[in-house]
Amino acid sequence: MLEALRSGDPEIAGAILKELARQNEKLELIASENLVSPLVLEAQGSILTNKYAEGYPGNRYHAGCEHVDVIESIAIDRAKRLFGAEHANVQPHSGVNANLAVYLAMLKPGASILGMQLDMGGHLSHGSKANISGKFYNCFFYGVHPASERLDYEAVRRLAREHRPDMLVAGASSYSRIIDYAAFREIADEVGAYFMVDMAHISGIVAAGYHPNPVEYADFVTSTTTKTIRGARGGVILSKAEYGKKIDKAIFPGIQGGPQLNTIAGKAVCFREAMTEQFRAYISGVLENARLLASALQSRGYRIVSGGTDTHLFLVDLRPKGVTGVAAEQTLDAVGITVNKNVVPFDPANPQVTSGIRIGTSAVTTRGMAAAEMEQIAELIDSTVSEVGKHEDGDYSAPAFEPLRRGVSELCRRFPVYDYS
Ligand code: DSN
Repeated sequence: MLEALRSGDPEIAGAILKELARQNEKLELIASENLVSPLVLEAQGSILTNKYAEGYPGNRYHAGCEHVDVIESIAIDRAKRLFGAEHANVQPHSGVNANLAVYLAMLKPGASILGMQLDMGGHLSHGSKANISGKFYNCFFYGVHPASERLDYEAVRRLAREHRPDMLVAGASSYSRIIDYAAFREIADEVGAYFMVDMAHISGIVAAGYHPNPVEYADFVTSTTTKTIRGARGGVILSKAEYGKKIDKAIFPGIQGGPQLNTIAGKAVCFREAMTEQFRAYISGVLENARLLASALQSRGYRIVSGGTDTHLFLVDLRPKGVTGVAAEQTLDAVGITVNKNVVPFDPANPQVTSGIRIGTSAVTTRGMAAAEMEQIAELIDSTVSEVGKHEDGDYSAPAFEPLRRGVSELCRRFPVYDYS
């Protein structure tokens, strides 16, 4: 691997190889990450990176696009077939760009958006003041019910009636339950709003048929292509045919220049993979692993937000253990378990500290881990979290950490990721 780079640019090759070792030797539980297939890697790392192709297949601003036109057309066709969409744009460089393009296509600056609040599980690009969406549009937010910690559809309806948004946005970064798109659609129709779903986290689950398909309900569906769908790093927009031209114009020339054809090839490959029975079995494993891991932690005294999960992820409220999210994240990282600190709904702690961590099972399931390993991971997490506060901050050299590091490392060695040679 990396033969040319090792001698030609050892600084960069060295860092890539260290990252490769990290991915092999650590347990990746960040819910938005996954490990792509060698086919996706090869397509995304290909010579397609050399080609400029502003515009769309058959209508480009550069010559010599006959082959990349084939690739982009295949990617579009596969995205449409996979999700049953009338129109697909596969050019967004990211999920945020996909969302911004929908807003740009359909809304005037100052228009209003009703989306899920960031600290309840939403995403920056659904109207946060820190994001361009919150600066250009007038944004309002809904959250989860304080008792059930599930989406409060009656509150969404109340807020929609009060604020009459131009766009209603559903979708989340840290919400573990099935989303009722029919309820959202009904609310959008009642107030005359467009309805957009950002399915970034769950698009693989939707593709495999284990979550309702938002394409059947929404005017626009956006996604990254990196998470449960396990593809190249980028985004996609699906829409009704009537909005296709506006969406395409919003991506190019609206917010992007030349498309990344190498990435688009990687997206095409992952869409094909996601149509297979193997992928369906993989997603079934992801969901089962998430349920098992959440319940194994629950039985060790952790509080799981909303009591469980229907997806690849769940939030762990660490307050019953007297530990903060940041302390757990750092200590787990020190033994080779990678998670991210995360606010829980109505969290009194600030976002740099948090009361929780978010855990996802997409990457460990790709490695082949199953029920027995989920039990082992729960035990490793619990033993590590129980060390928080017993040692000087940042000192992970205590003997107590040694068996934990060894446990992680032995587990990872049994489920190798990519070839080192
Ligand atoms: N929101 C980030 C995450 O879920 O990790 C990326 O979209």
